[in-house]
Amino acid sequence: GNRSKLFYEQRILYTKCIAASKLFSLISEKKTNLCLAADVTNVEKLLKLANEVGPHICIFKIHADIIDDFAEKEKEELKNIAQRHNFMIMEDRKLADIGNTVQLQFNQISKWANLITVHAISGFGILEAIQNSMNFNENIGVFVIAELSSQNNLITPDYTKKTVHLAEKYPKLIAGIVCQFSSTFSNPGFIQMTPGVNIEENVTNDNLGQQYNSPETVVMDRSADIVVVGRGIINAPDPSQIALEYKKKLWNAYLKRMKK
Ligand code: 6AU
Repeated sequence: GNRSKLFYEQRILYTKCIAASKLFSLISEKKTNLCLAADVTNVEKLLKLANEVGPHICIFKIHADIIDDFAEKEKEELKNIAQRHNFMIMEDRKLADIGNTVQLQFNQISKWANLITVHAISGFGILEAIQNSMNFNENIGVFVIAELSSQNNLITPDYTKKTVHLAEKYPKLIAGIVCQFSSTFSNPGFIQMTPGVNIEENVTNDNLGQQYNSPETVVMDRSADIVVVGRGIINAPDPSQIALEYKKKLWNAYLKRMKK
């Protein structure tokens, strides 16, 4: 079937990844397919964002390696906020090393994140390493990068195809695919996460290769299930108010897609 015509609740039937089914249900409960890219370096600012934007998002996505003094106490606090506002925490580390190294990295990350991004560049070992890690449990899900949003990136159509093929071999582990297009994969059990969205007129890129589309383009034309927004929200004077605006636009685009 066509995955873009199935409701989030229906998609649960197709996934074998428990984290993905939780994500599908939390999206339909909260009526939000917005993932915040909380790319801030100050830990107080990070926790403030989580508190204020938490009600409007399904995932709070961070890059732990850009945050000053992100210690045990703050990680616990973030987990508490996630519980309170019912969102998942994603570490967007884009792991890419050999299996053994990734397993060591994963053993740390799994202490505080439920979702994690990986590149498939190093082959099956990276997915084996995570699935067989002593810290792996069913509440953890992996998103594999099959395409990037940046201009002139080096990913080829063949690499994308092979990445999706590899992901298909780990249905319990893989929550979804980070990609740009509807045609990238067909499995309705996988969640399509798509970054590169901004609602401001005339904002189509940054000066370092990032490319932006509208909520309607990525959700309606490109079948995104979860949309990642960073600077469009975090640089606004009132992140919570603008997040709500993104949430509404993205959810309406989803409803329109289902009616189309
Ligand atoms: O909205 P922005 O441009 O401020 O932030 C986009 C966020 C950043 C990137 O690290 C991430 O999305 N990202 C990813 C992800 C989610 O893996 C993949 C990609 O192709 N492009 C991209 O920007 O935190």
